[in-house]
Amino acid sequence: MVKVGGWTLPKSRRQEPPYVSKTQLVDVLEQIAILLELSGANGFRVRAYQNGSRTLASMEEDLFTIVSENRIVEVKGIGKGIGGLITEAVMYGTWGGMQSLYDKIPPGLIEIVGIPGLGPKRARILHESLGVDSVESLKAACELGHVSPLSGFGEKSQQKYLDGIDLLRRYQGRTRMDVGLLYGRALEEKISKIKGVEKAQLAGSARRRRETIGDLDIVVSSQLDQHHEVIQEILSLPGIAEVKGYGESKVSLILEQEMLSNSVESGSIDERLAATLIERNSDATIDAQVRIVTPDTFPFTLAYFTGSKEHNIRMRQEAINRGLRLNEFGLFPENLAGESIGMEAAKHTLKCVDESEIYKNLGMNWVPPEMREDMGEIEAASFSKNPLPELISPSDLRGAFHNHTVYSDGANTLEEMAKAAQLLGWEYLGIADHSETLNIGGRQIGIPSDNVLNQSNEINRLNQIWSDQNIDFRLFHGSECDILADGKLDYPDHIRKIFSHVVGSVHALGSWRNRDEIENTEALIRAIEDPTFTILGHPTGRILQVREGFPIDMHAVIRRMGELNSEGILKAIEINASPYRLDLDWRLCKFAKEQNVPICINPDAHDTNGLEDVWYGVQIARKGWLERSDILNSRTSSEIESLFNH
Ligand code: DGT
Ligand code: CA
Ligand code: ZN
Repeated sequence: MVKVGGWTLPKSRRQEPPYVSKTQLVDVLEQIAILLELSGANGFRVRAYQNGSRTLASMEEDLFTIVSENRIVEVKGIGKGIGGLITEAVMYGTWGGMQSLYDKIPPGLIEIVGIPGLGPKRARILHESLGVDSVESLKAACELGHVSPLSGFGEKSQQKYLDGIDLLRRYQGRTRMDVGLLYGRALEEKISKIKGVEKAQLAGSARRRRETIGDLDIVVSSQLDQHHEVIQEILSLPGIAEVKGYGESKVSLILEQEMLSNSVESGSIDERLAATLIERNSDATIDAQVRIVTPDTFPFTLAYFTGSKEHNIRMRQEAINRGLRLNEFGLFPENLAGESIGMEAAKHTLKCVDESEIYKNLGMNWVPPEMREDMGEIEAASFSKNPLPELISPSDLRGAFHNHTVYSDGANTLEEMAKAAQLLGWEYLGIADHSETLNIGGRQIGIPSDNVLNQSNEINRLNQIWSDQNIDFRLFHGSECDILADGKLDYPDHIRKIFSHVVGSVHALGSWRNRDEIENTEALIRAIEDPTFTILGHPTGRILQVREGFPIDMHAVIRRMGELNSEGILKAIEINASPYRLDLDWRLCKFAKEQNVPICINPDAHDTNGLEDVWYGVQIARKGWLERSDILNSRTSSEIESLFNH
């Protein structure tokens, strides 16, 4: 998504060439293409810059070498003009006449490019015919119905833009948890290695494991006389797109892709994500606020910047109730605190060597960061009340029940998926390929009824082999069965009865999104009541930052599932662990638990690597207060077997 406030040409902080990196040039060329298109330049020029950007992105040889040896125009896909621009930028850090192009286009117009269905060409038409030059003016034009009569637009586009604006507003400048944590950990690690740094720790929404992250917050502990040098070192780290500002104890940065190179553990889930981002040359950047404090102050600063703001406000009130003042510098007896502020005030604080001592001084147990949302944790942490939950951890999982294979749209075979699950130390893996009716773009994705038995036979054969070899592992043969618009489940009854478990999911979102909440809720409950139904898959169908789920009264759905569970009929709800979904939402987990509905953390894996996504699901489960006993897939294989057969 395009950043607010338009674009600026990179200014180099280097003292010698190369003044700009390949990544920066790839971005600039792409931006120029969009700006040219917005300004009505001819298509050939636009495409030349698009091609230039793509060519650079896939170029393997070192850019600086090519430019220094004057070979840039020999590269196929880069002409004289663009070659000149690249050379100037790399060798001198300047951008020729490009600044005037950047100045000419209203930033608001750039912002609307990126709303789904709105490219530069259409943005220009809207600009020229309706004077649209910002998200606000586009919104007004849509609401007044001025967009739909334009040739080539129509009602549908108009509505789509309104939806897109809504989404843009809600998620503006936010980053998915997986990508945010990747950057956060990389920065944390790079800062930790700086001489004079005792500790660097991620705080903010990243530490609280929110599903999307606005900006990263990092707290650094270092002796006072080292602060100046530590800050200088931070400023010169690779992967900083821009320094937004810095002072004696704070650095404000924009991170870019290069931050990810050589920083993630090899073979880890992070390494694969980093590789994907780099390969796609994603232009994702993320802001980071770094605070540098002394070791004595560190716990207070860490606690403060971990937030949430709502949690902090409650904590501060708890302090006030005890005649204390709490802030990012310390916890002060009111009579000592006086007028002093900042590091001066810190001298008067009660000593706390870590966060848990801060909580202890306020009569509380340490609260896991994920729970710091003022959703009851203050009460639960107070010594007099019920204890805090013992949160689930990734190693508590013994398997997962929603996974795909080559039988539907997965990339790996049953055997390969099983091997990968065994490597994770799991006892079992539930296969749930798509059901018959699911097709995408006219192509059938789901397993036709007449092939279900083949899969069943293959699974039985594999289970027999493991059993013969005394290997404690088995596959469960389930199905991700489509919930049709009327609430019926896909497949004839006798086919569905073959499965050990049925993950019921809504995929044909169209009719659900156009229906009201009451009808959707009734239909979903009808599906859940089907005797073969076991687990509700990705309950709302949302894709984070892309589309909202369909309207549904999830509380009513969960209540009904709770009733069925009380009757001894297993109806579990999924936390779809894909970082794109994280659906069930964490805000509803506690309610599900209270209603006695087991939660199943499912990776929805479409290949062997995908299984590891359960990690994100566990983070969300923790955020939702869940313990091991609340999680279906923390049960043993034999417990599951009897639950499924009940
Ligand atoms: P984000 O970045 O939007 O995903 O969410 P956070 O929670 O990381 O929020 P951010 O970056 O604005 O601030 C980091 C933490 O600093 C926040 O969680 C709590 C603390 N904080 C920021 N502003 C305030 C404030 O006005 N009052 C209090 N009590 N705490 C604040
Ligand atoms: Ca933040
Ligand atoms: Zn699905």
